[in-house]
Amino acid sequence: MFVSLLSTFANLSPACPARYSMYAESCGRFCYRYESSACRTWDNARTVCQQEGGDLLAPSVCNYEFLRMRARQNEGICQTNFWLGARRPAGGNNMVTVLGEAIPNNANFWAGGQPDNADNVEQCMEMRKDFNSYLANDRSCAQSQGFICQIRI
Ligand SMILES: [Ca+2]
Repeated sequence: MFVSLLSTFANLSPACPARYSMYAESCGRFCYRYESSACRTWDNARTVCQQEGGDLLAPSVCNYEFLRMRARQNEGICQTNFWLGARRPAGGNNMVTVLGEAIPNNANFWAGGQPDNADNVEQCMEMRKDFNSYLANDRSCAQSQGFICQIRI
């Protein structure tokens, strides 16, 4: 009973870990943080987020504009791009988020002409500053740059 009450209270008063901020809008409640001073490849960025109890942030049509606005406020020493939690499976056509959701190639957050899988090596999804101020692009996962972590609460 006591544990149950504590659990209920915790659900009513979620808190984000240090360095994380709350995202609480209609498309999902989660904590997020932008990393722009410790640049990582997509795989290594994902490891960092997982070690903090979360994952790379899963983009959606619902949350993208919010993320885009925040990206402009979180630029750092890394290339002014941020990895997102979506990747194209081997042999696949669409990006798939770390939550398993396919991202349509005609979603409105892609920059013009993207995703283009240039040279057949662009398998990971980023927000890219020089593409109309953080529209989405597919890029080689081996690039070292900023990223966004997410912890679901
Ligand atoms: Ca591209």
